[in-house]
Amino acid sequence: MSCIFCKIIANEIPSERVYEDDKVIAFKDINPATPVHILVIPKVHIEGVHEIDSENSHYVARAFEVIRTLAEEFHLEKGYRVITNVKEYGGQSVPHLHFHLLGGKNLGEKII
Ligand code: DGP
Repeated sequence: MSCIFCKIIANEIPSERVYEDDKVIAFKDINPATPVHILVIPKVHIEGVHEIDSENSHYVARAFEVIRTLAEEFHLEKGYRVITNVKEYGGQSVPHLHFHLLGGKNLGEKII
């Protein structure tokens, strides 16, 4: 298994976990871009948004349920951003689907 995030799921690489259930885990980003920067990932290896289908989309639904819960837990009631980068042109560096939950300050800069 060469995927870094699969190794984190398997506890072969340590991480600062903030949530885990049967479908997803969430842990703090090693290089936080904002005061709160959490990655929410499926426990199965889906490479990115380009591999989401009707068979695995229940993992994505759970990820967003967890994002909503974590936003409350980390006091992001003023707002936050969820980002997923896709493939090379989208700036994805780890090819295992992950959602960045970013918050804890006013995220002024926007692409769109
Ligand atoms: P992306 O560039 O969208 O593929 O985001 C990958 C993120 O993963 C990046 O913000 C840094 C984070 N990351 C990479 N390796 C590790 C790791 O071993 N542990 C943790 N906690 N985060 C990692």
